[in-house]
Amino acid sequence: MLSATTILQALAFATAFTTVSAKTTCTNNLVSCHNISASANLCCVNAPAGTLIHTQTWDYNSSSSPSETWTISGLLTADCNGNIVKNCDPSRAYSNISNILGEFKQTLLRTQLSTDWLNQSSSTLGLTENEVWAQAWDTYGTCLSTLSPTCFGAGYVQGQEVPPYFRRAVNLYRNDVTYLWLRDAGIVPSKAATYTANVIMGALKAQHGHPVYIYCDGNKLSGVAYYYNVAGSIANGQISSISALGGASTCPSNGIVYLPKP
Ligand SMILES: *[C@@H]1O[C@H](CO)[C@@H](O)[C@H](O)[C@H]1NC(C)=O
Ligand SMILES: *[C@@H]1O[C@H](CO)[C@@H](O)[C@H](O)[C@H]1NC(C)=O
Ligand SMILES: *[C@@H]1O[C@H](CO)[C@@H](O)[C@H](O)[C@H]1NC(C)=O
Ligand SMILES: CC(=O)N[C@H]1CO[C@H](CO)[C@@H](O)[C@@H]1O
Repeated sequence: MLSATTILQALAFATAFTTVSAKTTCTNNLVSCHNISASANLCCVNAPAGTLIHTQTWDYNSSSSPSETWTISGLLTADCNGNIVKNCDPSRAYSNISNILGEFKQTLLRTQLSTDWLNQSSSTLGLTENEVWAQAWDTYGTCLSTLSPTCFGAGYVQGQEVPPYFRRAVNLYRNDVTYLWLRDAGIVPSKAATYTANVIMGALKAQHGHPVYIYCDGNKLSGVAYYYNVAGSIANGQISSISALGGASTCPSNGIVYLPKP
């Protein structure tokens, strides 16, 4: 029997042919929302939640998060029209993500989450880190068909589908460097400057490759959403950026302020 660690290593290192489990082999050539057929193996392509939405927060209220980075606010699941898909498997609504990451020896990932995906929500919502992560997993992680326990075969150990979800969130976050992308376009935190939505969205679109959504509290810039499809398993499939779908910016068209953190 394969150990959990062996399977996770296989998930991490396999490239051309991906061993998702002892049972399911995916070639990772099926792109979510593009190559779905009635016979598709849903361990090898995410459906019906074929859209991933990576959201980040500009945590302008918080002096405890780093002053020159946005932070992770979520990795959400949606259908191919952008309608949110959530709470797909209450039987896998795990409460202690730290514990699971520890069990699967994901110390580095655990540390990354603490810096990248903590303070934006904990400061706003008053939640502990485990509550923030558990809410993300329970609400959205359980909707990823490629992380269904059946995809891991007979050697499945409860919780082993959790690290790939959080690893993907951290990887997207490290790739979508919102602070730097804005700065490169001359958009920097300031108490005095104002920006138009078109200028901010234009700068992010140029880097992401497709339109994004931005969010504001009133006229204060507070968040961004990047949309993706993924080929094969979320654990290691190729991600492709797509246009923002089905939502709406909450920002005014002009007079947006991008406040420095306190
Ligand atoms: C998946 O869909 C894309 C876009 O429609 C198409 O170009 C590609 O050939 C399809 N791939 C497979 C394996 O069916
Ligand atoms: C900042 O604080 C205000 C007032 O408490 C709150 O309405 C807003 O949601 C907070 N925004 C962020 C991004 O934390
Ligand atoms: C979560 O797991 C960690 C690590 O095993 C443990 O230290 C902590 O007490 C747990 N928290 C809760 C609320 O159970
Ligand atoms: C990584 C990080 O900045 N963590 C901080 C998050 O906020 C709490 C409470 O405000 C701080 O104690 C942490 O150091």
